[in-house]
Amino acid sequence: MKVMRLCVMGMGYIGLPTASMFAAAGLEILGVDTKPEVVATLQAGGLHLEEPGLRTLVEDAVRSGRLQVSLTAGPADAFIIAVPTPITGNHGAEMGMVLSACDAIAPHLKPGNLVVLESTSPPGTTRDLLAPRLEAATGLKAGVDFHLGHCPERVLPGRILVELAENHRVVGGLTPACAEAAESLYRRIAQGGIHRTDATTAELVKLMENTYRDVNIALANELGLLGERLGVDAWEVVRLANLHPRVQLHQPGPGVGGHCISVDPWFLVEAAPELTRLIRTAREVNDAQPSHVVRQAMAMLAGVKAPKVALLGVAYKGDVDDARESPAEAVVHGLQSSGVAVACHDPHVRRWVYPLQPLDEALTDADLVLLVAPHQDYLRLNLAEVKSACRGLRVLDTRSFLSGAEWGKAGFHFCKLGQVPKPSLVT
Ligand code: SAJ
Repeated sequence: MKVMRLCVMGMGYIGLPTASMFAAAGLEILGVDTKPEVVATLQAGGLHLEEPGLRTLVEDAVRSGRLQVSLTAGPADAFIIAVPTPITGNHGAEMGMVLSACDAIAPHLKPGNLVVLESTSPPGTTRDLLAPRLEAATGLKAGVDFHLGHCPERVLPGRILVELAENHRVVGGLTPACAEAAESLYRRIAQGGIHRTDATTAELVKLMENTYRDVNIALANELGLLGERLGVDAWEVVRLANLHPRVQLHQPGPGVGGHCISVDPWFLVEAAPELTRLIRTAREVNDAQPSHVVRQAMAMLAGVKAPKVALLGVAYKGDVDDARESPAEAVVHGLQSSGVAVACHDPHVRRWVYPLQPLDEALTDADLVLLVAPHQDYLRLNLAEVKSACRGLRVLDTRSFLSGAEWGKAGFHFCKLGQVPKPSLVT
């Protein structure tokens, strides 16, 4: 099928770059978002999120007139749903936004159209939730009157534009003809391979990719704990073990954040709790990391009266502006509950649940510098200035990111997660 007009539901980290790439490929795009401020920003030629290369791409798309942004959906040849699928407090999938997007598309759906779900979703969503919902609203039959499929987004924040173009794409159709239709759409922007399968397989592919990573990160976090117990540097173990041709240990850290890896494994646990013991345990191990960071920080602050921590980097990982599900939140909460004053800084995140401060203010009178998100900016700190701002000279690096040698030379007591904590000689 030849798609000329495409409607993309959700102008977030995936929807906006996807819409802009299709616009650059010559399609007419209607980008839809339910947040008036997002729509207003984009209509005014602005951008509400940070991602390398995105500004130019969006500006070009808007200027060319091929990307129009609106609060409401409209007629199109194809519809892409790229809205969030978070988890509820009970670790269940929250599908409300996907269903609302479906309902918004339904009045415009015509025979021959294509609907693609990109949002990461529990297995069976496309077939058992979307198809009946769209059929009931339109009287059309999915897989007969219109095409329906799942094409999971699999791009890495920070590398979204490159990976959108280059990654392999899995297109899962309700029927083989649906998969073919979806393939012909993605062919317009994808340079990598496009692999056709059924919709539920595509859903499981995406969930297992992120679960694979979560389980491996949990393994690395257990290694970190073992390293601390045994007096061994876990990072050195990772480096040396990874010289083996069939081993790829992940990195210990303060916990797993983001809206993907810390969420998606729960969709599998919810689908079959009795079959997913390892997946659940990995989630629990990773969710326990922020408390461990708090314990380490408290050990370094032992004896300090009314301690203050300067927490650097609240984003869920380095060099992104996204702080969703960031482990930093639980770290701040844990430290504050232990009576520690916490001042947070992040060069990329604009707004967060806790107040953010300029770097010099965050560091003023701090007793411990705690690195949580490994932003490149923190490699360029002037250590003499940091030293004169701080009250106590302690650093806890949860990512093995900073140079222990440099910070040590500057007079700081430097400690890494996954390394046996040495008692602080600095007061
Ligand atoms: N992390 C560790 N140790 C590691 C690797 C990561 O602690 O060894 C932490 C990170 O700091 C971060 C979290 O895990 O808090 C997740 O970061 P990530 O870079 O591994 O992944 P995301 O969430 O940014 O993106 C993932 C990607 N999935 C895979 O790599 C399998 C991406 O391709 C997906 O598109 C994305 O999830 C998504 O949207 O599902």
